[in-house]
Amino acid sequence: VTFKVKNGGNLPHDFKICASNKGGTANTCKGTVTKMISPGQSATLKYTLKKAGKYEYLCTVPGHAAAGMKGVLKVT
Ligand SMILES: [Cu+2]
Repeated sequence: VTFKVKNGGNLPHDFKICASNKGGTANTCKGTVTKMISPGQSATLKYTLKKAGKYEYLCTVPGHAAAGMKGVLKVT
């Protein structure tokens, strides 16, 4: 899957898919991440979703995931 992510905010952000799922609670993780995306810019992230299940994602900028910039995507 290729994720296309656009930063529509006013601060730099990135988008990281975590290698393991902690149910959306992680604020940091090991995984695959885009470059830092400036406001108004876009990036793509290729990630092979090997099996059905839940995959956690977050923004790695310090404090962002803790503030809610994270989630879980479900592959069926
Ligand atoms: Cu962020």
